[in-house]
Order: sequence, then structure tokens, then C-alpha cells
Amino acid sequence: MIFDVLTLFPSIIHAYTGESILKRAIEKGIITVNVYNIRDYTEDKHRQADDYPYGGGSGMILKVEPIYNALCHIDKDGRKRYKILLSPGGRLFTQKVAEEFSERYDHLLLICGRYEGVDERVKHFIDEEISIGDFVLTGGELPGLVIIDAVTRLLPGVLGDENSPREESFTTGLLEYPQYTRPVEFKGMRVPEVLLSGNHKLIKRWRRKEALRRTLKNRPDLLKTIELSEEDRELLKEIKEEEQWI
Ligand code: 9D3
Repeated sequence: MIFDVLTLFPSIIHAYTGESILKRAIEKGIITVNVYNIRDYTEDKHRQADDYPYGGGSGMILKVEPIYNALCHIDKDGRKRYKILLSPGGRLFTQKVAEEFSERYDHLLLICGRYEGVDERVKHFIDEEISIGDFVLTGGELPGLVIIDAVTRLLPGVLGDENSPREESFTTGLLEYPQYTRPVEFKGMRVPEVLLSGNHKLIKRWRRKEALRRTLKNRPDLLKTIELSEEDRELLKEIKEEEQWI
């Protein structure tokens, strides 16, 4: 998978892709991240990438020409790319969208805006706008990295096969169960006895119950979208008897 990133702050992208799992994925040749500085494609002697909004108002707007120039330069190799503008008004990025991108495309281009937005005419040169959630950031770099990160970990060979991305929280539809590692006791807090029991059937039941408990508490909306088994209903009944907040 190739990611092209257009940004005014290339070092933000390099800082994250130069560490840990993404760094390894790059070294293994599973992904390539090409970073382009939008300022390099400005046309004036001050290399101005932003300007005041027509009609007035506060804040600066990213100009259309530098982005268009960068896209023309990058497109000269003739490769097909799916072009995404990171934008607070875009389609919501979810695990489903990450799966869709990882399966459907082998080349994504991400445009990171800054300031108070980008000139509307940029939208003529892209395939879609993506938002990562209902909160306001100062730019599209973190959202761009979120997409690179979430898509990359789905690609074959990135994660070890012990932690396959297929059977996790957002794929099972529940939040994850609590996990513990050594020591068995820390400041008086003990690892639940069942996890030390070696009884795999009991452990499985406990994990399912705690996943249900966590989901009921933090994301009750998720419980309405998944299919509950007979055992799930039993466990939820136990949870509701145990918890006084419900
Ligand atoms: C005046 C309206 N503002 C939109 C809420 C303007 C504005 C503020 C901040 C436009 C862009 C930005 C910078 N944010 C992004 O570029 C961005 C973003 C975000 O802020 N939240 C969630 N997803 C994304 S994707 C890109």
C-alpha cells in the first residue's frame, strides 16, 4: 500500500511513521509513505499557502493552487490513487471504512488541511472527504495518520498472527475484556482468580461477561446492534444484579 500525504508540516507525519509498527511495515516494504510539502507548490515569492476568506470572517483558508499544483506533480506518474481530503465535514472514519480502504485500494492520497479549512474548489480534485470524529482539531495531520495507522495494521504481515486484527472489539461488536500481566498482585490489587485457574471454559465465560459489562457501561448503543446468545442474556442478567448503577 502506498500513502501519499500532502501537508504543510511533513515532520509531523515522519515523526509517527518513523517509529514502532509503521516503521517496521515500511522497512518490510508492506507500505510506502511519500510526504509532500504543500508550501513547495506555492507560486509567489513569499510561498504563501493560505489566505483570508472571501466574504470576511476569522481565520485563514488553505489556497487551491498549491494543492492543485502538488496533485498535478504527483499524478504525472500515471498511477491511480484514491484521493481523500481530511475535513471535519467528511464521512465518518470507522473500522468498517478502514477495512474498505485496505481491501479496495493499493494507493491512497491524503490531503491534510490546516487553519479554518481549505478553499471549496479543492473538492473538485478529490474522491471523498473523511472526518475522524465530532471534535475540532487544528489540522488534518493527526486524522491522516489515524487513517494510515488503522489501514496499515489490517495489511497481511504487519501484525504477528497471534494478534490477528480480525477477531477484535469492533469486529465482535463488543468492547474488549480486561487483561492482566505480571505481577499477580500490585499495591493490593490482585489479578482475578479465574484467570489463574487454568479452567479455559470458566475463563472464556468470565471474559465474555466482563466484555458485556464494559459495553453495557460505556457503549450501550453497541448492544443493540449485535446478536446476543442465550448465555449473553444470562450474563447480562447477572451483571444487572451485581451493578447498582443500572
Ligand atoms: C468554522 C468551522 N470549523 C470546522 C469545525 C473550521 C475548521 C476548524 C478546524 C476546519 C478545519 C479544522 C482542522 N481540522 C481538520 O482539518 C480535520 C478534522 C477535525 O478537526 N476533526 C475531525 N476530523 C478531522 S479531519 C480534518
